[in-house]
Amino acid sequence: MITLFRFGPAWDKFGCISQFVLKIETYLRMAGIEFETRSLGMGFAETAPKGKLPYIEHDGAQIADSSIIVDYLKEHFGDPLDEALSSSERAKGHTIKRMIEEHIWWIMARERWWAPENPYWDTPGMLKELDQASYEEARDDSRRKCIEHGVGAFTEDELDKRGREDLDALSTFLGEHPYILGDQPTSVDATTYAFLWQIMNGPYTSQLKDAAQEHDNLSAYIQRMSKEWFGNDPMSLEREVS
Ligand SMILES: N[C@@H](CCC(=O)N[C@@H](CS)C(=O)NCC(=O)O)C(=O)O
Repeated sequence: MITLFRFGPAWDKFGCISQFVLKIETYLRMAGIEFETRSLGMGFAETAPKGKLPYIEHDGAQIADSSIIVDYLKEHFGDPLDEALSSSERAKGHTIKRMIEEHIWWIMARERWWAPENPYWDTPGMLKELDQASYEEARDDSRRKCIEHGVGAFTEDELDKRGREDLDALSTFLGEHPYILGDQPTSVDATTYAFLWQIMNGPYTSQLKDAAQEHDNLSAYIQRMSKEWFGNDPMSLEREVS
């Protein structure tokens, strides 16, 4: 059995606020691999091998980082999603995944840490447990990382433009296809779904959400994937073990 370590349910409908945790959960569901979840809240740093979530346990081994986890799962459970891909489809999937995970993630971080609703302070089992000074310290540290990355220095208009460019590209890639690379679901859909679902359902002011909702094919994609793989136990509450 695979155990997926996550922060835990928060906000409305979120099994976990981490896009990367949702990516692994989506991959496991799509690949038909049984799993259980364990929610660590703010205690994650004590056990997470790379200091971040997600990580998994399987057969006594701990594997961290969502892309390393996917490689591990392919090696141990077969590769039903990507085995038929051509090298050019693999390259396209890789490029899309990197754009989402290494650029859209930062825009989301910037939006979440700057949002007037302070969504991170409203995460039960996590930052909600902090006193105000500790919360502000965590927020300022994260904002500093955003500024060092560069995304924290953009104006709202510049940020909006960069987010829209990425979402326009995703919408164009998807076109009228059911999945990002065409008619069959592949592992890049795990990343795309996880990030787009969280963008569209985030309980805070978000230019990314506004931009994503302007693309009917992206909304239909999220609905299609949700129906296909998240109809049952959508927040994985029944899979949770203590
Ligand atoms: N490259 C990692 C990124 C994971 C990551 O950034 N996780 C965030 C949550 S979305 C995290 O654990 N942040 C906690 C921290 O940095 O203290 C992966 O693909 O798993």
